[in-house]
Amino acid sequence: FFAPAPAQAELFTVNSPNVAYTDNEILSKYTYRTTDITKSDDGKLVATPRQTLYDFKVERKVPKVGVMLVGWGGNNGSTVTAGILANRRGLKWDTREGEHESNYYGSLMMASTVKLGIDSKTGNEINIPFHQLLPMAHPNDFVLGGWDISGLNMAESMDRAQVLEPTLKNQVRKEMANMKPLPSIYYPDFIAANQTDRADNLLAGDKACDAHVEQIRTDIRNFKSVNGLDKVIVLWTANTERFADIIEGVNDTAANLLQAIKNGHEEVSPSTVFAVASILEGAPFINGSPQNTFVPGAIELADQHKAYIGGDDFKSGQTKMKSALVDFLINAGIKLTSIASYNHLGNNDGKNLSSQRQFRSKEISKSNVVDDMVAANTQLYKEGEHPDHCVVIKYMPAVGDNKRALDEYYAEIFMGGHQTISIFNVCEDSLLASPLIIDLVLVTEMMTRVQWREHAEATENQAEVKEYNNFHSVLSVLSYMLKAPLTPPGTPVVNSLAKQRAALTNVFRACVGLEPESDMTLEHKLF
Ligand code: NAI
Ligand code: DG6
Repeated sequence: FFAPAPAQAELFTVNSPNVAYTDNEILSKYTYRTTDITKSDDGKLVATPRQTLYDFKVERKVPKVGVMLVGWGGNNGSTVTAGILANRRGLKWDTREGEHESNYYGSLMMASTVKLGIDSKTGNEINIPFHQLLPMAHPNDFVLGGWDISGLNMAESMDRAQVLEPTLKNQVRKEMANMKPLPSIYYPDFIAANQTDRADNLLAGDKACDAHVEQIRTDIRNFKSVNGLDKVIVLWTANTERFADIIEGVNDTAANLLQAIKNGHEEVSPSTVFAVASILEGAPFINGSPQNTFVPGAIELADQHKAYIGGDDFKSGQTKMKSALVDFLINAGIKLTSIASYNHLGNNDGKNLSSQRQFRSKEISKSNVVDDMVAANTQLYKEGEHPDHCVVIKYMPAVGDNKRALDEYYAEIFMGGHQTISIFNVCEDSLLASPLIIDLVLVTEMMTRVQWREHAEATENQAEVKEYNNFHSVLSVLSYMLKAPLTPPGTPVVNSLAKQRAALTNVFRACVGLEPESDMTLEHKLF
């Protein structure tokens, strides 16, 4: 039994006529400033400043949050579970390098800071933990559960993963041995054939059906009531699946997808069944793997049910570097001409990806991550021009979870010169992915407590006061943590790491009525 700590007190209040605090809510009036561009007949661009007034409403009460992981017994699932238990108990453990203590390094929310403003006396920046910008949940308070096609308990899964030190594992083993993944759905065609030997914890049936959707919904409901939770968030960290074909009449609309599940259509993947069940149950669903779980019918279903979804594919190491480095190179006016990305790893993810169709899903999500940065620089690239980009992944059992990633960035510099940057990145893959799981859950949960409406000045006619809305079902604010960010249909994808972080920071600031962080620091430039 675990009693969550009381929600932490808010670190700051906003002193503004546009911001009001009630016991339960933070209410703000926010001016969103953008620039409209039109092209005149003579081809000249005209830039017109534009502003829109919004009201934001943030629910202050931090709920009790449950996290259900699909693929709980995998490397990520067992590592994030042990990590949260260790943090909750403030564990320390011996290693050959000395004593280590629990931390949330690698979590944007828990281990990074954002600038709140300038100290009115000293003029120095005041930075605060990211998670204290809004009244967020704390991962130490998460109640964890989930499903796996492998029936090992979480202590055995943690041993199988070979990620954590024995001196740490021994301290969480007892608690983890009592955690056992729920049986899951297994449609063998979607993951590599080499996974069959671990599939011993299964619901009956090998293709999509209503009974599977219902069982998953029941599991979510039971988990919620048994643990007295306010909210459950479901996250796919199970094996990478092959892409599902998009077929007219099958998965192209919400109604067709539900009918296809009823009919047992073989092109409906397990991850889509989990997504559908979560949507119907009102539990946000996040996809940490690259496959197209969110077929058009699933996105439409989420929209119809105002249920939150996010994806795809955790952006942990190699791709995170790429989305920072390519942004830097291209924004520095350096013409990147090729990226060769190679990696080998020896964990079960690598084993699954040694199968061509599953590798293909990963190749797609790893390949499109520079497109927006290239397209934005019309000085360097002609329309349709793109750097060469190749992605190779090899399975090397001996290195286990210690992935080796080698990247070569080749670029054209001033007057025909060349620059070659080589990166060799070695670390435990699951120790990079686990904090992303935490961030995805924290931000998703927070977004379920934020609402907006267009601002209308006070009027005697109450009928003119608009209702508050949710953010769009597709949570593109999660992009920082994801390789192939899902965005609302028809809206652009942003891959640049800096822009993704700025978007998240500034959306959070807007929610409490604060201007975007511009880094102009005019106060230090104009005397
Ligand atoms: P893993 O192979 O150790 O764990 C996956 C787990 O999912 C296994 O325990 C497996 O039994 C289970 N599973 C498979 N199909 C299932 C189903 N239908 N229902 C329930 N459980 C099922 O893999 P790992 O390393 O934990 O990675 C998980 C996913 O995250 C993979 O798709 C991987 O590509 C993705 N990912 C991992 C990153 C990392 O840095 N570790 C980064 C980006 C994505
Ligand atoms: C091999 O690339 C295995 C993959 O699952 C990756 O480890 C994972 O997608 C992380 O990729 P990246 O590019 O963010 O390090």
